[in-house]
Amino acid sequence: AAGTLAACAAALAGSLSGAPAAAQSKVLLRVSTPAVAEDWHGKMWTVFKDHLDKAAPGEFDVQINLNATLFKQGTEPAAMARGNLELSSISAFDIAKQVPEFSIFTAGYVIRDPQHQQKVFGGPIGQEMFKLASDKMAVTLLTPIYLGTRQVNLREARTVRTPADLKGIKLRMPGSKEWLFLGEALGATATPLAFGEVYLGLKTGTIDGQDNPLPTVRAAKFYEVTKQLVLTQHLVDGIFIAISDKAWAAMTPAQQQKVRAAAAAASAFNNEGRIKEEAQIVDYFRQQGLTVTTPDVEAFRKHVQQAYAGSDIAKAWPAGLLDRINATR
Ligand code: KDO
Repeated sequence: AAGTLAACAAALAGSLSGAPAAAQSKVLLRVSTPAVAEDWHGKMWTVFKDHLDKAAPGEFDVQINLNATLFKQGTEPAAMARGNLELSSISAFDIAKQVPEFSIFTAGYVIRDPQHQQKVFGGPIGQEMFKLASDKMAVTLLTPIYLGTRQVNLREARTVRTPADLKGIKLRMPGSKEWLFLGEALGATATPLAFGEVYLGLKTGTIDGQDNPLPTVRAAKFYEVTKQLVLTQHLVDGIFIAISDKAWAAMTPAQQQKVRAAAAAASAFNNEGRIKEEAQIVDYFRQQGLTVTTPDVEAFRKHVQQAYAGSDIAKAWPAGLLDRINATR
């Protein structure tokens, strides 16, 4: 009801000022993301916009801001709470800052692969955790997105078989407690840095490496300034399309439905493209001259799982949730 009133008021204001009513009453959806244009979760916003423009011509004004040009990486939830931003794709790490239970999805070697991720988020666990996050935050989570499987990417090639081989390596992680914990759990010295500064950090040597899914290593051109990929597969990473509660509440149910459908289309585009690319991308990096090595993944798994087991981070996980995630097939 609030949405209909707001729309009427906007239309009235438009006609009184002599401006075209349609332009005035468009629902403004500003998107901010650190994603680069060439990455799947950058391109997916064009799919989102096209989907909405087709389903509801002239009804929505989707403004896409990539490369964290509108809001800095990690500040999007606060911007949405203030009403300065409508849409973003936020990470489990962003959510964990306000909803510590969610940090279970920031832990290495919990989600096994993209299919497992889809089952977990598409079933009762996803429903419960989405509701928890949506209740506790000023945003509503619309859909999960597969960000890819994170791998270690080093500036100089070296032998890496176990976490001990990463000792002293300045591994860039995004700047939050949960990210730094993950970097340390891998055996490295975790060094916080925003995504947009990673390329230069690798080029100049202020960091020795970074971790990201391989499609992102390609899209952000990190392969130009690194020599090795270590296929640790340490985090099957997910992000979530989130909309500010303010924008959500101002929409009619029909508009909400259209936005949900557009988010689902964006997610399907991203997931399909990214999974296909991950399956054959290693050759591309070899052609670019990188060394691609497979470490003792079991040694990494054991080390990382042990680090989380006794940690403060894991204390926030709902009782039994890890077992339920593990049992999800
Ligand atoms: C990154 O900073 O390494 C990361 O992969 C973290 C993700 O949560 C997400 O913010 C992502 O960057 C950006 O969307 C850029 O791809």
